[in-house]
Amino acid sequence: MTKMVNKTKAWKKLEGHYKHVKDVEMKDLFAADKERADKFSINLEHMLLDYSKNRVTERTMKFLFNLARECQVEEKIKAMFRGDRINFTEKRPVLHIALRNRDNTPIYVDGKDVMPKINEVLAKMRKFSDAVRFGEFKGHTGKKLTNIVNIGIGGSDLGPVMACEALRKYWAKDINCYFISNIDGTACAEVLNKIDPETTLFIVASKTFTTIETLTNAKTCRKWLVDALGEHAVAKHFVALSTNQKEVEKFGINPENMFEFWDFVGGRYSMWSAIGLIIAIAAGMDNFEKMLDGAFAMDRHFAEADLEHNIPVILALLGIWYNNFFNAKRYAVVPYDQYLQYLPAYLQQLDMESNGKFVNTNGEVVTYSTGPVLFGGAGTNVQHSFFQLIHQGTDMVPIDFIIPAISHNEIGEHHEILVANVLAQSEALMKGKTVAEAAEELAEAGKSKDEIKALKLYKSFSGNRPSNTMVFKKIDPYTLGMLVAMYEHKVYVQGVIWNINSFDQMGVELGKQMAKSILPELQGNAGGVHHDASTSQLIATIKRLRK
Ligand code: G6Q
Repeated sequence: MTKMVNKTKAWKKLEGHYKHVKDVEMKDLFAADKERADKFSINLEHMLLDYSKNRVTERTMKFLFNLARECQVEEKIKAMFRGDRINFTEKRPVLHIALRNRDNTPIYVDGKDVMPKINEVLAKMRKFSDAVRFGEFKGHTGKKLTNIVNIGIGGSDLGPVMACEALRKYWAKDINCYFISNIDGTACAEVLNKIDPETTLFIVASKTFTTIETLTNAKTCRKWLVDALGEHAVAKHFVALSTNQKEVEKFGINPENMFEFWDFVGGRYSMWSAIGLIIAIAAGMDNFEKMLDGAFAMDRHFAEADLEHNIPVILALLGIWYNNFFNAKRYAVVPYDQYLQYLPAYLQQLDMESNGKFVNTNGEVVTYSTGPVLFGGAGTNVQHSFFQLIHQGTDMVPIDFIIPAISHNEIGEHHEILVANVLAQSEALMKGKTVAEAAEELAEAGKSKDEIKALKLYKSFSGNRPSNTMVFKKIDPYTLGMLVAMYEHKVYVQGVIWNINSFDQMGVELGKQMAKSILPELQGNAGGVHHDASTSQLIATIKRLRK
């Protein structure tokens, strides 16, 4: 039985150490050590992770690496790459790394190498995406398919949405991508209003092919197409991405138009599989494969670098340091790149669905905090929304800043101003502004003594607020692959240390089941289900308002 992590030797050491360093100011650490930025930075190819603006000393990092070792992080990394069934509640291996295993070293599941199948699907994706892009696979009436609609939700939506947006600059000129995920009819209606059935390809993306939102949306889209072009058109306008051929056929999609993936790929880890088909159609299969190459580079780094130089491990440990010792239960990811605007939403699922767990691998309720709340948005927009709280709120919110050195759209001074802002934010968060400095500034601005007295505290900043900064050369497919794989592995390492299963998602089930029992009541066929008084009142009100 694995010990609760908060009972380990390394954790106890960290608790003692925390008391000594909790009030240490980062600006003093910088002043005392000219090498600090260099010591707390890692380069990987064109990427730089600067984690020097964190509330850590070399001793802190040493104790954190000891924690990782005591929790067998190195062994658990090997277990993932070996194909062990680390998703133990569902008895599945976790092999998104196999999807981008670009040197094709065999990875075995039940004694069988999974690589040939993976390569087969990649080849099928190449053939199909090329055929759509070059107008060889045409619609029922002979027109080129230029509107590509991905119908999927959760892991079958967020990755494709995020990656398509990130790679928008690489899209074929005449292709447009749309996404329908929500069961709200508005999601369907708003997309269907914009497109023409003759030029539309629907991709039904569902691992299980049983998800009510996706199947309902797919049925609505199918009807819309059949009403316009007839039943025979379906073969030319619908493809499926799934592990469940039986359900795909039942839905009326020819298995030839199905792109397969497997149970060893978790939904939120699936954009590297057939689930990424829309990315391949929009940006081209060469770019899709470059994204896999970038992820593979991060995988090799994660598997091979020692813990002290391992980017995902370092990010994971810093997260634990804040969450479990500084009691910081939130953290933010802020990419300073418009094309990465959906990255925080994507990471929100990756992190919170993976590590929002309260039972450990021994089947016990944990006695420490696990996954934090992740939020974020694109800079500089968020500077004008939630950054007030990050700078002057009562709680610490660690941040990851992401910035490319080169923009895809170098227009005038835009990019310089953008870069200046991200650097200013991390510096300001770290340094802060003392009350005396605030007073001095007010005096320089010509304020009266009374005004200075009244305002100086409001204008001060405590500082000492931590952040990581990741610099990339440019957000291209390769970089995107590296970036996403980095976060996947970070989340895994945290799950290992918290001793939870990062790869199931039982927490999303309860609400789904209950919705099923409420539906007949809304439709007027009360099923005799006993609800609490609030739920009964809400059902009655909605029914009354619909009359
Ligand atoms: C992700 C989850 C979840 C899943 C959706 C869609 O890890 O498993 O978000 O992706 O519920 O499921 P289907 O792909 O089976 O429709």
